[in-house]
Parts: sequence; C-alpha cells; structure tokens
Amino acid sequence: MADLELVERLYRTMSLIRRFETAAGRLLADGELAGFLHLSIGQEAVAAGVCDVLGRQDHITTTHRGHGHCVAKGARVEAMFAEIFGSAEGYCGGRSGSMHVADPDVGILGANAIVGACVPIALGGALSASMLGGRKVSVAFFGEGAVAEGVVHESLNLAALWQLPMIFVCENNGYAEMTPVGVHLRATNVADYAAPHRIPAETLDGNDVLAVRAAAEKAVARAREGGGPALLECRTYRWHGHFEGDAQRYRDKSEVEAWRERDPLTVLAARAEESGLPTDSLKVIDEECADKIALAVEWARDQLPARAEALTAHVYRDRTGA
Ligand SMILES: Cc1ncc(C[n+]2csc(CCOP(=O)(O)OP(=O)(O)O)c2C)c(N)n1
Repeated sequence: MADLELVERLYRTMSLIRRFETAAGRLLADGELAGFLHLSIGQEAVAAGVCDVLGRQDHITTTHRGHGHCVAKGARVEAMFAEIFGSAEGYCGGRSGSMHVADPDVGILGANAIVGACVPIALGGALSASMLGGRKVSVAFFGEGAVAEGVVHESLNLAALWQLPMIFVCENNGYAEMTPVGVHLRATNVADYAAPHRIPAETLDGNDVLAVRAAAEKAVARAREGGGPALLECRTYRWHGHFEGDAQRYRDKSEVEAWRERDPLTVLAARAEESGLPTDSLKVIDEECADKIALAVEWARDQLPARAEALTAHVYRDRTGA
C-alpha cells in the first residue's frame, strides 16, 4: 500500500476536481453560466493518477470533458472559472468557455472540443520533445468515442514508427454522447488497437487511482528513457449526463448507482483505511478544497466580462481585406 503522503496528494487532486465540477454544475443550474458543460465527475482517478507522475513541463492535451485533466496538471482554478464565466481574466480571455482551457506555462497544450483532435496535437508535443532531445513526455487524454477517428490511428502509427515519448490515455467511460461503446466499436478492448503498432498497452481499473498511477509511472519512465509510446485504457464512468441537462434516456439509473458505489475518492479512502492509515486527514482535505473552490468562484464572478471588441482579436484577415 502507498504511503500517506502519496494518498493525501492523490486524494487532494481528486477532491479539488470533484469540487470544481460540482460548483460549475451548480452555477450552470442557477443560471449564472451560459453554454455547454461536460462534467467528468466519477472519472477523477484517471486525471489524478496520470498527472501525478508528470512534471510541469510535460505536455497534456484533452477533450470537451477536460476540467479534471487541467486541474490535475496545475491550471489555476480561478482562471478556469473566469473562462467559464466569459471574463477577460479567463484562460482564453473569456472567448471559449469550458472546453478550451490552455496553459502552456504548465504544459497544457489545450482542451479541444473536436473529438480526437487532441491526439495529434499531443503527438506534436512528443515530436518536439524528441527532436529537441529532452526528457519531456506528452500525454493525450481522449474518450473511447475518439477511437474510430482516423487521426487517432495515424497518431498511433507515427508514435510507434518514430518511438515518440507519447502516452495515449483512453478514458473509456462506456458512452460516446448517447451511444454505448459496443454500438460503435467492434473491439472489446481499446487497448487492442495498440497491438499492430507494437505499442505496449494495458486495460486498467480507471476508478483505482493507485492502479492508474502505477501504470502511468511505468509508461512515462519508459518513454522518458527513449522506450517509445504506450497506451493506457482506463475503464471508468461519468456520473452525470453527456452534458449538463442531458435527459439520459440511454442508460439505467441502476447502472449509474452501481458505478457511484465505486466512487474513486471513496475507493482510495477505503484502501487507505484498510492499510491502517489515518483517514481523518482526508476530510480536512475536502474542506480545504471546498474553500479553495469557493474563493475561486467568488473571485471569478467579480471579474469584468470580456469586451465585445475582443472577439475579433486573433482573427486572421489577409491584406486584401477579404
Ligand atoms: C469530430 C467530431 N465529431 C463529433 C462531435 C460531436 N461529439 C461531441 S462529444 C462526442 C462523443 C465523445 O465521446 P468520447 O470521446 O467517448 O468522450 P466522452 O464524452 O465520453 O468523455 C461527440 C460525438 C465532435 N465534437 N467532434
């Protein structure tokens, strides 16, 4: 069993993500936010486990469901809330909403709402790391809904061919929007797609943060030493709908309940307790995270909204004025 320091750190990351997303969901329900919100509540162990073995300068990319990955990689929660509020102080100056957080200072090359598109972007990070000769690795977090996209297969091929320091992390939560995985993929394991490329791959319990961390540690260490890419398929589940407001007619309540029983935060707390580690500290962590998120929301709510003129900044126009 892991030491208390590690348990506390992983728990803190998951608790912060949980509280960030719970607050965001509430703000939307209360009419304080506009736009789509895709929550990853229930999936926190993947973000926390993988990002725990990454350094600040390692790269990640993520999807429309990327709050957790950005929080775990060290994005400022204040700036994330400001972005969701449409404020000029947000990560993209309030232009993008929740699906496009990027913070190159902490290695976040961007969340991306185009399914699959985050994968070749992370591949570019891995290619640059390889050409520059450093020890950086690049991680793409993507859903199983991205697996049928051509760019994912091209990226697997190139990462294998050039032995790039790239980790493919598929968060298999069983549904692509409203479509169960068995309806859009013939393969039963996403990990099997790595085999023809001779990329090492594992299918893991994505709700067990220690298992995710252990697999990521091995894969990242190998990639740093020039051993090439790896694919981790993390089996997990989103408690909420595809987006907030989704009526969820495509799945049974009992299925959701069964997965809620396997809450990644309580799974970790139970394992810590079984090993005789005092778990009172985890409650303190929950309170600290709740305070941090409350302060971040308060701060973000007070920032000025983005100005309408800012909309056309960074928009390309050629010299003919076309
Ligand atoms: C290229 C592309 N096709 C379709 C969509 C519409 N779309 C948005 S999310 C989604 C499903 C994504 O499922 P998955 O990759 O498993 O991620 P999850 O939502 O489960 O986290 C689809 C089809 C899109 N955004 N981009």
